[in-house]
Amino acid sequence: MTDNLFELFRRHFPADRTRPFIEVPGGAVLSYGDLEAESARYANALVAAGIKPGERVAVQVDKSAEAVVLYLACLRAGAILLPLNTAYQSDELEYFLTDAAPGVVVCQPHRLAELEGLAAKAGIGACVMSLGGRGDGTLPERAKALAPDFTTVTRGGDDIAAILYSSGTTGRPKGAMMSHTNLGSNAQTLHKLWGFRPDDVLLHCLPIFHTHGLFVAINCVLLNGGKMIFCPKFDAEQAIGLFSQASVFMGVPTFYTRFLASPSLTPAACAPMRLFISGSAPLLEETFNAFRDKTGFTILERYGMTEGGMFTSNPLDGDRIAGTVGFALPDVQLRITDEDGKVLPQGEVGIIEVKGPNIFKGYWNMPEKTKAEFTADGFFKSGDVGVIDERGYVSIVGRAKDLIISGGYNVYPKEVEDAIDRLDGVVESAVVGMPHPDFGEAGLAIIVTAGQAGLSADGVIAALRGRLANYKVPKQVVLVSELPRNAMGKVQKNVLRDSYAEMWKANL
Ligand code: MLC
Repeated sequence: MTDNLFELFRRHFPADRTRPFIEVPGGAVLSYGDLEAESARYANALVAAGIKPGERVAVQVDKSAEAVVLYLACLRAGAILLPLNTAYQSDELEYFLTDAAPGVVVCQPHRLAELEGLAAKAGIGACVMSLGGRGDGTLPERAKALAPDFTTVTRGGDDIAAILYSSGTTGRPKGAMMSHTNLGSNAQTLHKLWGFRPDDVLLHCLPIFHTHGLFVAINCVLLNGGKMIFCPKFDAEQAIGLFSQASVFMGVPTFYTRFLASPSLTPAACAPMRLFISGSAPLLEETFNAFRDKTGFTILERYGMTEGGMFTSNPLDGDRIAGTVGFALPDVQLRITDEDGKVLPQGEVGIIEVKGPNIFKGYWNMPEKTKAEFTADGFFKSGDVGVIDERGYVSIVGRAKDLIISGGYNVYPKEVEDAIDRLDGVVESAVVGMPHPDFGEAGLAIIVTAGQAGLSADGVIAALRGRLANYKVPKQVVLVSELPRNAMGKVQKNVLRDSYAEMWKANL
């Protein structure tokens, strides 16, 4: 018996394979039968391109039904999916390609030449193909000619199904290796916990290159054998209009603040819905309350991260408490420790550590880093600071790592500072997270320049645009002559946040 995640999904496909899996508003419908046939064709195309089990397939494409087909084709071929944000620029991509050495790269049609160049530069000998948002490109062209049958490659539960990169506090991105069991167990737990019903329809508006949109959302639908309405990108008005055809919604807090800004958000518009879930960034109590007051629905907030999918969730039945992320999932052990790793009693604030079948297998090519992130007894050190109340509700109260969460995307200041420091005329820099009305938090860069370097704030932003994904580019830049430091010589980021709070607000 194989532990290949695709076969777990297939066991839950509806007996009637003509039933829809994906409906794109105003576009195509992909049935479960189509999914089986097309994922077989794509798997055949990957094999024809030289992919063997355990090899990586890097995918940087627009959101589309075909992109989901490609995800399942990778599973079927026993390949390791490496999903990449379409906002990533050449410098970022070069690192991923060099580090993961994929055998196949699938990219947006307009970036084919660029990716071919990067793959050649990385010296990985990858086959580069394209896939467009409307199912166009060289991969579907090749797949079309191939057989709609494919024998799913046998995989063990610990075999890696995907690698997801995140930048990290050292500025060097780390690839979190997720096994078939990691993904399958978490999906099964969430599917049950959130009470998925056979007729549930998920309204999907998230990007599909990160855990939330790719695994939490899509895997629940596949285990449900149900349908999702698949919007190419988030648009608050469009989504509200689609509530009438859906029952479950998953979003980041920015989605909810944008809903609240819309006059179309009424109790009647939400009435057909069953469940609104939020995650990837802290949901403000203010947003939680306003949504309940305006719609009658209580948002279910849950918590997790790339390195293990979901860790906690507020209950489906029972109190969903604002400012908490709910209980540890049934198969997840969660504890709070001090800086020396000593487990703290309930009610004390410390580092959140987690263990369970969902926790990743380590960082690709980084055994030392992996070792450092796990305790001797196998708990993963999340780097988030939290507390558990007497009822078992977990609250996140801070971060032990320097991280900005902007619109649900993780931005590591170190990575942005490194990019700034490489610019001509920059001596050093500090990037801090500031409150942002739309994105929750966004970056402010404070930069020390070398005398009359001719640098301007706008010039820095323009220079960074070509080097970093757009959401990592600081929203504001200040040029200064020095940074405040403590007695140990460490930059005092809290002093910077306070000093520029008024300026930041005035310029929003
Ligand atoms: C877009 N922009 C952002 C941004 N998204 N800036 C900061 N933070 C963000 N998240 C900027 C762009 O740089 C651009 O600026 C301008 O906004 C418009 O770009 P856009 O692409 O048109 O924006 P929009 O479509 O409105 O995107 C906003 C968004 C998107 C909220 C819809 O960011 C989004 O889908 N976020 C979801 C992230 C997510 O899925 N996270 C899950 C991670 S998994 P300019 O200056 O260039 O015009 C995870 C684990 C877990 O964390 O627990 O779930």
